[in-house]
Amino acid sequence: MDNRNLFAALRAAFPADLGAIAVETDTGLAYSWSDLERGTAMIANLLASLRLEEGARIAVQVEKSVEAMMLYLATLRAGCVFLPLNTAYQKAEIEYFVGNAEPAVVVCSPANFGWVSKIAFQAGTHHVFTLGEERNGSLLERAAQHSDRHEPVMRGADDLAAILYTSGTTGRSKGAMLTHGNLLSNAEVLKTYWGWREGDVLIHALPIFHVHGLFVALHGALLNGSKILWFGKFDPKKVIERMLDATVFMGVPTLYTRMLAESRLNKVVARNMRLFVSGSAPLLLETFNAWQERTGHTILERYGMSETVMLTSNPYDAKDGERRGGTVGFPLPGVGVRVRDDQGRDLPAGEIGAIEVKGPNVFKGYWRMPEKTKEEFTADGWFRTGDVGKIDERGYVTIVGRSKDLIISGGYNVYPAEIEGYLNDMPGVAESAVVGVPHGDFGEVGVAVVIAKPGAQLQPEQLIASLKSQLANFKIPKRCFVVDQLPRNTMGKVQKNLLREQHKGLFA
Ligand code: MLC
Ligand code: AMP
Repeated sequence: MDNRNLFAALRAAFPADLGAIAVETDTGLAYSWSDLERGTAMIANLLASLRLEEGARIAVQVEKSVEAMMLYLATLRAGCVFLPLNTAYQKAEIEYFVGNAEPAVVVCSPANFGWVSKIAFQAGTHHVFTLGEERNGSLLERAAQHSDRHEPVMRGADDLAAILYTSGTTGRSKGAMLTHGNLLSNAEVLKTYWGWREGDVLIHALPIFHVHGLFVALHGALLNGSKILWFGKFDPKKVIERMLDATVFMGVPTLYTRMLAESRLNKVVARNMRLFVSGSAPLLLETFNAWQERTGHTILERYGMSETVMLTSNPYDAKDGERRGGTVGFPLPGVGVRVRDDQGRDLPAGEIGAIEVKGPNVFKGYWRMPEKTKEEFTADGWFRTGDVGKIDERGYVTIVGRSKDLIISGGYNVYPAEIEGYLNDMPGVAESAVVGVPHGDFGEVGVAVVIAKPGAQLQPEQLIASLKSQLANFKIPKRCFVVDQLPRNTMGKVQKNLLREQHKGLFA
């Protein structure tokens, strides 16, 4: 049997000269390809020494670093399943993910060891390691005792590589199970479709706990043996400073608007760039046009999900068509995209309906949730994305909205139902509604509208402060209003569209 381990495929693409620089960081460090090869081998050997059971999950909540990236690659190499967690998650969120995924190993920041290890041990995890931003922590200390040679574990295309938690279309967070085959097939398609070539250099400025930074950007560069300019945190000034040394950049729309606000962004600094990719949230036409004017480059917008990796992309090559602002382009080779009405009938070109997808990139299902998985697939095997859109005569896909109640803020997903749950549990709160409104920087942000119980006095600032003490910071509504009643339709359902309309000018 061929080894379909994703790591083996990435490793095979490393350049012949392993002494060449693979990663240069914004803190002045340089890692060769040999460093990546040896570092991932040592961590993989450490994982192997733990004698974990087949399919063991390695849950990781650490700050972005090259070692954190190596931990991801080592997890693949060792045949384990990677479970990345947003660094903003707090106790209740980590408790849920760790309790649900039952990881064999948890890796956290040294500063969080106290509370994270407690949660992990309670959930039955046997091994908790730390990994800091400064190449510190017990993970690397332990890995250093292991050999720097390691043969990637045999894996089939259908074996699990990663679990990414997402709320999907409704309800509690679900773990999307992605296989080696899902990730590798998508990376291979993008390598060709986006014209990755010799000499490409990627600017990596996204977090590495979501699809965009962890898979699309990272696999792109590694599968092409391309050097990465690594930014621990996105800083528009610093990225612009290094642009002359790079050819490819990937970002969520907020990264583009923040760079546009910098006077140093111009055609000269962008002259060596080949490709700017945007995704994870809608890119405003205004940003698309402003970028073209300032840099001379046309942003390529693409569309994807945690459950599916990349689905559609505007064309890279002009012979395939122009990059159209406001659209997410064509289905990628091998990916099926269709638009259907409520009755499950295919809609003609230009008509708006539910977007359903199919392909080798589509996930295996939700972790330990067979019923939920079944609900999200049609009888003929297409995945319901929860996005609403249309496909025009020429095949361009446009996303016009979402049937799922979801706010996308700066590229992070925020589920109103989760925030409402926390608000409703607070003393004095009768009920609440959280809606997304336009925001110049984050694209969209949450606003909470709360009703007090009879006789209760609620202070919006206190409600916000209470949320902040419990939830990841990006989920906190940027404003909160206490009102007498919520608008409802004849069925008694809260009319969120009216609340959105009412508050749409708050941050415009
Ligand atoms: C930070 N803040 C946010 C926020 N990020 N608020 C709303 N939405 C966000 N996304 C708030 C914090 O709560 C904090 O507020 C303040 O901003 C400063 O925090 P920070 O951490 O210093 O922020 P900053 O570094 O400026 O982060 C902004 C950002 C970051 C845009 C760089 O959000 C980011 O990296 N976004 C990318 C997300 C991403 O990679 N998405 C891909 C998902 S994959 P306070 O009040 O606490 O001080 C996917 C599939 C696909 O969707 O198709 O790709
Ligand atoms: P996630 O669950 O974080 O993977 O988020 C996936 C969701 O992000 C998709 O279902 C879309 O709603 C949204 N998304 C991703 N890319 C785009 C895009 N280019 N334009 C609009 N929405 C997008």
